[in-house]
Amino acid sequence: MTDFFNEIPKIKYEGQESENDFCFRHYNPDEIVLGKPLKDHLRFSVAYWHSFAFEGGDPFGGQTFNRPWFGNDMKMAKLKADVAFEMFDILDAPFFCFHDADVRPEGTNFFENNDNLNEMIDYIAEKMTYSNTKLLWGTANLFSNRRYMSGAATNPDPDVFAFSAATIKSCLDATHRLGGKNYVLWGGREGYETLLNTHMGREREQAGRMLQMVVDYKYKIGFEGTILIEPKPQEPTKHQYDYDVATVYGFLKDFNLEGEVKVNIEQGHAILAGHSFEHELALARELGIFGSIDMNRNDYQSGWDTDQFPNNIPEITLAYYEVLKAGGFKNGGTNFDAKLRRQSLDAEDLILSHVGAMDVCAAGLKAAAKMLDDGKLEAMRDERYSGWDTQSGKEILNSDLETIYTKVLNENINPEPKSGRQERLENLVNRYK
Ligand code: XLS
Ligand code: NI
Ligand code: NI
Repeated sequence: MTDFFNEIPKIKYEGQESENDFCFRHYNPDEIVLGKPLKDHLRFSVAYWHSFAFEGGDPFGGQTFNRPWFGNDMKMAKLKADVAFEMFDILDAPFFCFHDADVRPEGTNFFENNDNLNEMIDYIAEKMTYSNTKLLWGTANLFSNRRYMSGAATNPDPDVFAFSAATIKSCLDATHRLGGKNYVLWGGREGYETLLNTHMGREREQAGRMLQMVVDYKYKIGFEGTILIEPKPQEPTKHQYDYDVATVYGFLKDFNLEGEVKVNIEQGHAILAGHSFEHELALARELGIFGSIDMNRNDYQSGWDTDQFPNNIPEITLAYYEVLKAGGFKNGGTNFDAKLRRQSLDAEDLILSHVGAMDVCAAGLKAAAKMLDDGKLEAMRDERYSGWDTQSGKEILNSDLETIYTKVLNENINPEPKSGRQERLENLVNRYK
């Protein structure tokens, strides 16, 4: 045991009346909702990078956190893993997620990176044998090191493509070895800073090839998890090719991968793309590519991907409503891709941020489950489209312009507008808690 979380107890469910800060008020992991325990609905995951690698920097200043494991050597990486698993235990977190660069010291070349990663994966695998926490997803950090400044798969230099491909192979192997449920690709540098130096068509082809190689390799090693793309419109690059769910779907179609790859949708990225979270989730569900979520919000004033823990129950309710409508998570889960504010220096801040987020998500999911269960919202939505279920509606859809023309003339079809009942629906949604 390290002494980092000294005296912080294991977090238990105590209910809404409790005065204890170190307990869950809404998240009772074993509570049955729509036939299954809350913990299996929500599948919470801690993000290794934000909780253990983030130093507290912002664009105007560097490190504010002093963690005993900060440093670039194996001893520190192991201490970091020890503390990480202690936190997973305090929260009884079902899952975690990591990038290679979060868990291993940075080497000076591919060989060293690979060696460091393998040693750390051995260490983590050993810890997982006596931990309840499983791996939701692994991924490669193909954006921090300066070699990726002009992209990874989409780099103008084929050597960077090769370095990236080799790194993805190591990370897929690591994810597979740890029993990961998914493998994520987030293309932070897969885009451009200026079109003036960019051959967009070529870069898209390169990204498509890389993704095909990833899918081929997944089958080669028998990885049964899901390959996920995480859309984001921009930041760090001015424009990213995986802009939003609709764009990713077009890309997958183009490279014949729509049956192979799904999406990991992040709330903050949805907002950056000019959508709501529930829009992105609903579209992914309709297109059959819904996979997993990164549950972290932006600051609504700053316009940045500020990666804050969620704290808005009504927003989260609408998001989980879509998740439930999609049939819930299969391999996916709720990953808190969220970091502390840079003034939140203490060990307890790390715990309480997650406690609050887990509670808010549990409350949102329970409200969403009630909304789905009593069916009032869906009934009103269906009623709005009920004309399409009539004989005449079906005929119209399967007809052609000339036949419809004759029908409109003969039957004197003269549509009467009907209320969309938006305010009534908004009132209805606000009733669920
Ligand atoms: C950054 C992304 C990143 C991915 C994993 O904005 O959200 O954290 O989730 O690489
Ligand atoms: Ni993310
Ligand atoms: Ni993000």
